[in-house]
Amino acid sequence: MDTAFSRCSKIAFKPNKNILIFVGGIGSLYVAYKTYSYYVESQRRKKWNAVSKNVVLLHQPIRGKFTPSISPFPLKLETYLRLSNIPYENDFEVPMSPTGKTPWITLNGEDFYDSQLILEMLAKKFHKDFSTHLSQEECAVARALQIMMEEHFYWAAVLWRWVYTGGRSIPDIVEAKLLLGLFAIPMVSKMMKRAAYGQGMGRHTKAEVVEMGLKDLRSLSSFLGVKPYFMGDKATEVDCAMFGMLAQVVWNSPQSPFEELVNGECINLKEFCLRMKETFWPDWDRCLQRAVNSSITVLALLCAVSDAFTLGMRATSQARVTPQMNFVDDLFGKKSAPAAPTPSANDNAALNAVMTKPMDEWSKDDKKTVTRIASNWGDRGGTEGYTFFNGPTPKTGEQADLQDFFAFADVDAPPQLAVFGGIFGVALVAVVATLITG
Ligand SMILES: N[C@@H](CCC(=O)N[C@@H](CS)C(=O)NCC(=O)O)C(=O)O
Repeated sequence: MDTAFSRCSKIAFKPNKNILIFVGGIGSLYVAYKTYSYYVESQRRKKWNAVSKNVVLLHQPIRGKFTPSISPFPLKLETYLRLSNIPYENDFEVPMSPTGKTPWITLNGEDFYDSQLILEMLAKKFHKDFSTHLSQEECAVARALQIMMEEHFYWAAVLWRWVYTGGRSIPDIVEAKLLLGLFAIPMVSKMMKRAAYGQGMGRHTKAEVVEMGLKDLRSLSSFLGVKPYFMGDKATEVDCAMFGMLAQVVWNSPQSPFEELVNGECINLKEFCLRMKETFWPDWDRCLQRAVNSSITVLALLCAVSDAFTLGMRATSQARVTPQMNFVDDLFGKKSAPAAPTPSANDNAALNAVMTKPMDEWSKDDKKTVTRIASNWGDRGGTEGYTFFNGPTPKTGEQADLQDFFAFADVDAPPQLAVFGGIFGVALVAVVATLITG
């Protein structure tokens, strides 16, 4: 019996050659991409390991427009490195640690995560403890204040930056990459909303969150009073943490209630930031230099190369005038174009007769003669109505023999076109991914 199943089983699987080439191309590209990524990673690691002994390599996001970092924790750690005079270098290429947080460091080939754990490890290793003069009680107060800012106020600031204002301040405070605005900001915004909800602060109303944030700042301001630093006349570790966080309020929270507070009632917090900036960041302005965004250049280059190849392959050898096209010829072989016919003696005479006349006196037939004999597209047999693509103008709107637009199998596309199209597609995805992930 001829069941639906048996009918289906009779349909032979006819692999489409172009699709196979395309899939093969993509597969090879994936393997190539993975190998390349592995190579890049190992080269990076080599570079990081080549940093001199006992020099910290600080991995952090690119510089901000108004602060060396728009994240409190990298700014805290870099400020500590300056306070303690521990030699360091920056890496802005891989800001996120395998734990998904920034900052992190590589020291003597070993990776360390979490600004506070790093700071404590460095303090021990380099004997740079700036709190030895403090009593246990003072240390406890310093820790409590720091936790208030890093674990409580931080979330109010996160909600303001990423949720209540939807990350709109980001392009103002950091040189955003091409697609950051399109994809990353809404994405990060959602992530932060979820994180704040998980932490708990995000479950409150905006008014409640703002009030909690303002209370933290007021408490901090009261504690600081007229002292130059939080624990007295000398800057200590806690000042680095406070600076990292408060710098975000002072310079990176435009039109927020927090910014308003430190510009008025809690001005001592802003003065503290200016003091820290002057003391530990004499090169502040130089550190605000923006990272050059090379991604656009890479994308443009890929487009140009892909265009040159795909168009070059389609062109006849006569049209190949540029070096890239010659290169294409070398790679794929020349396409032979029909040899131009040698004009007969009659044609030469007819052409000469027309050419001796001024051009504005040429008749329609004269023009046809010149086109027929002297142009490089040959005789069209007097057919009228040629279109730009060198085919006759359709006489009616209905073209029964016109192939389906999606009849991919029938398209005269050389396999190379599919491969280069694939390369371009993958490259485009890679560039977009790079732009998004930074
Ligand atoms: N406790 C960590 C906190 C680091 C942290 O939260 N960094 C933020 C940027 S300021 C981050 O990487 N966030 C990314 C995320 O949470 O996915 C530290 O002190 O290093």
